[in-house]
Amino acid sequence: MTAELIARLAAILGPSGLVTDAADMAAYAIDWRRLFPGRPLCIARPASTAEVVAVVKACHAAGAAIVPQGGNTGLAGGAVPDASGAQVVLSLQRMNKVRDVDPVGLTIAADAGCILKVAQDAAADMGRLLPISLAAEGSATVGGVVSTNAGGVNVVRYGMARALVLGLEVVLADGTVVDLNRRLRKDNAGYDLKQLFIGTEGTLGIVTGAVLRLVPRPRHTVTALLSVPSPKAALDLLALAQDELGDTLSAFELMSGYSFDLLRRHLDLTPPIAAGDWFVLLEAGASLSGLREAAETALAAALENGTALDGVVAETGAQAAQLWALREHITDGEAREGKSMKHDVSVPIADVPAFLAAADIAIAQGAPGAKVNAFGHLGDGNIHYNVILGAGHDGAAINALVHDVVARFSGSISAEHGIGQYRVDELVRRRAPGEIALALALKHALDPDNRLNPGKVLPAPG
Ligand code: 2HG
Ligand code: ZN
Repeated sequence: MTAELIARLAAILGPSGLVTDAADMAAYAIDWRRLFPGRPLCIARPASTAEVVAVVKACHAAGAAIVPQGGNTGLAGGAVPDASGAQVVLSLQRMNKVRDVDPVGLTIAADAGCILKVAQDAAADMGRLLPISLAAEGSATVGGVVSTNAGGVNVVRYGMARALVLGLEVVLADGTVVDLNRRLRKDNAGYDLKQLFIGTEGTLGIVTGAVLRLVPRPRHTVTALLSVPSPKAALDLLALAQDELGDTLSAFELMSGYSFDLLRRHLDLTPPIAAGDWFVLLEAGASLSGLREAAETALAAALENGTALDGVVAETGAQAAQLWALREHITDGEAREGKSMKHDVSVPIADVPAFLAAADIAIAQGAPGAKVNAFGHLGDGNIHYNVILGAGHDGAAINALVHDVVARFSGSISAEHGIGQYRVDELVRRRAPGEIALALALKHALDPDNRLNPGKVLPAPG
């Protein structure tokens, strides 16, 4: 049966579309942090939606499971196969085109495998902004961003990926193409079916194309890095930024002194301001003039009243990029420090300082000696509360400690990275049985044989 399936896929995809050699499959078999190693049967690399359909039908007939994969930049092991050697990885990488950009209708249509940065650049060429920005944007794909409902640094202003999806093209478990690829701003005709495929990590269907919403590109941007004495001061600064910059505020990131310690020790990156215990990187954008003056007045007030200890406003685009490089390299610095347990949590924004204090106490008591790398998107309440493991630390117990604190604040155990395979057990533990049962009912309706990304997001059915 296996040899038959491989022969069938080879006939559909041709030599450049099917990878079966173990060495060539290696990059698709494991996530970039190398925490979730798998062993695929083969890698199918279709070049069109019609080829995706043919692959899905062939796998359906052979009873083989499919693991959709985009840029493989995820942090929850959602896009890699299990160790059975029986799963087909379906890489969308060859479906990598921008289909079109409409600068007045403010839409971009792209294949699922189009690199996010390529889509951003296509929008920028037309003077428009695709407002999803994340450190992995040079490798992450449009389909991956949609199917994980990715967040990133601009959620505070533009929302998660879901808020930007106008249309989707999806291939279902039996190979049916569902064309929901409309580009309408208003469409209230029945169920909004595309929502089923956003954030469900390829467990209900395979996204092959998307239409995303664009916004006018702000003519003026202000980027500033500040050091602050505490998370509470950072929250006060957020309130000030909300008052003074209103909805021009497009990023408000919090980073711990320890995050900067990692940057300095592992990547030789240092901030251009005096260190504090915490740092804030903020950005605002507007097309009308006066933004920079408003930002400078607000920051001067923060320095004056002690909310901020030191700060710098980027003078040029290159300086702004340098400030962003600090923020974007924290994940890399953390990976170089050692094995860490990621906690991609959210709590109500105003509770972030109390959450951080409570979590620090829980770790100090329950996992003495473990180091906490806390940073993230304070503007939307999402903190990456990552714990670097030392000798003798138990990762699962640390997960439980942190998620218990999250529960005290009625927060979420995954704000933007998704569940993948990493958080399935914790999701089942933390969500009411009725909620899991409803998710399983949806899964059963769309994928009765559990062939689409099995083992991800949901517990095994039955
Ligand atoms: C970020 O905000 C990403 O930089 C990665 O979501 C977070 O490494 C992480 O935990
Ligand atoms: Zn993040």
